[in-house]
Amino acid sequence: MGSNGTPGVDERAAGPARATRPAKRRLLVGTGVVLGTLLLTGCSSATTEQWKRLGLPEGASDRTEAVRSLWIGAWIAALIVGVMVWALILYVVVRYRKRSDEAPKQVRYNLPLEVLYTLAPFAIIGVLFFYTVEHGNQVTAMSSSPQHTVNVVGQQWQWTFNYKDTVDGQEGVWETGTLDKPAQLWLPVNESVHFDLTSPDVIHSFWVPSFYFKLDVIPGRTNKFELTPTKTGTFAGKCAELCGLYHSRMVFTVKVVTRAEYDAHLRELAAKGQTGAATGGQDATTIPGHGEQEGEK
Ligand SMILES: [Cu+2]
Repeated sequence: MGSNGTPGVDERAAGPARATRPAKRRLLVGTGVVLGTLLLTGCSSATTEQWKRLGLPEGASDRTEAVRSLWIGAWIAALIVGVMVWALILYVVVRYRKRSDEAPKQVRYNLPLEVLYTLAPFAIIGVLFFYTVEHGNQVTAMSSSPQHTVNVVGQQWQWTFNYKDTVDGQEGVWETGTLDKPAQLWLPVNESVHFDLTSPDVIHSFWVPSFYFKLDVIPGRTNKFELTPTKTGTFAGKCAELCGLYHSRMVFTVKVVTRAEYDAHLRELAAKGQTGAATGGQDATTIPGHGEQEGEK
């Protein structure tokens, strides 16, 4: 509008553009404030803390630090590589932008560059591999004399926990879950526990997110690990391997309690007559409570 056929820069700057720029800025600031408010008010302090751990839940065992530092370290390494790549991309976009219609000089080989982009990925993989192995070893390390041993049985579609402690002179007590009443795993705080994982039917996976730990439960072999719970409380656990129709209901809770409460709980199980071991398979009749589903599996 109002152009006299000579669209000069001066004319345009004096025209409508000058009027709309502050309006645009106000709109941007307004949107930013609204989004920021929504984002901040939508986050509880627990969520904010979880953001600081880059998504990890609060760790509740002595093995979580190894996983946490590997997780954070991998993100930092990825960010460093990312920033370098973004910087190089920006650099070439600006430095070698199109200046004329003439095609640029074509280059076929650049040996130093080719050596660099062959070696750099190996260096990155090497560093990540080293730390993964080292932290993995810390997580899977086992002591020769754990204070407690639990045989975890994953069966379609719940869990049985066999405590190998001696209770009132009895060797071992157990508890099991049903589809309607998921199992509970009681553990004493600050005492080391050795786990044996076994399955009488298909592959399951024992996963307690707060322990940053997951291990497959495989029929015909015993997978082992050890950890020491470091925080009292109730934590969620689940099966992390699609194991059949009711896989989604293969959940359990971990109750980390004081030693006195742990002992009292084991005595309670013994008083109910749940002594010995319930391991499934030929022993499956000792795992009660699967009701109608038991016949269908
Ligand atoms: Cu399962």
